[in-house]
Amino acid sequence: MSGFNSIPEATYGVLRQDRFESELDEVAEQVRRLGYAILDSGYTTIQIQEISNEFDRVRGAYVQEWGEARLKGLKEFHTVRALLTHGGATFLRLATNPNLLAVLEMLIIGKFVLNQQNGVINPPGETYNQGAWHRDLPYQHYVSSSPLAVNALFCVDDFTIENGSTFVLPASHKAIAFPSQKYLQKNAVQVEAKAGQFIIMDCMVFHSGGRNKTALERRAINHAYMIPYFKQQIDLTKSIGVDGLTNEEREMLGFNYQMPASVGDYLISREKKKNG
Ligand SMILES: O=C(O)CCC(=O)C(=O)O
Repeated sequence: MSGFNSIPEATYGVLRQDRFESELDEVAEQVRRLGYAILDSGYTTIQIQEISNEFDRVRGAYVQEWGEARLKGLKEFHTVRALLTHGGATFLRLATNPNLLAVLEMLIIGKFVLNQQNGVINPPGETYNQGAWHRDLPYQHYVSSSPLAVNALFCVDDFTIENGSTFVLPASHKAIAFPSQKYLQKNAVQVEAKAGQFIIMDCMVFHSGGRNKTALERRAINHAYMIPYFKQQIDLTKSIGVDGLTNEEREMLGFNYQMPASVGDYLISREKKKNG
């Protein structure tokens, strides 16, 4: 006879155990262990709609600026680079979502900087540049005891099996190499999420967009936050006015971590730090 068999709670020989006090701790624990978790942004339906509208507005202007043929030729048509540099405060607010920052602070030891914020479009019935297995620190093969980089994929639309929600290979941030196809086929999972949620991933976990079998695009906004030793994908400090930013926003956008151009500049930066 088969029936429900609950997971035992008793242990023996366990000297250390993770504990969590909030849902955010739970998210962080799962990212540490499996490499991914779902996080609620806490946005209302109206706020999610605003992000969706702004996504479409910025994307339209972006394609007009850089040209459809050129973007297609570069396999860049399904990406909108550096969303927060295209005016308006919507995407800066998203990149500084309080729930997200709280989880990042639990995951990344010390300071972190927004390395990139890109709109990602999974088109119906077509391949796209994120529809292949990769790490968000691509070409890297190492294991780290705590994340050096974390990404947060904000779901502008619901992520469903049908529209090609993201596949993740659990715990692959803990292994150096990409696994065999057989292992991949047995162990990959497809993560469903609602519009307004983030899929948080250790940047070293292997993941891939799925095939979108619906008639509608599936839109997302990917953020990668990294310790300040990594250079940004696009220098955000050159495209955003510093005025009006809070100190925390400046730091998060990388204004405090710019590379000194000379020994003289380096010494000036040390003096600035010392004095203030
Ligand atoms: O579109 C997706 O589901 C995955 C996006 C992705 O892999 C990325 O932006 O790095």
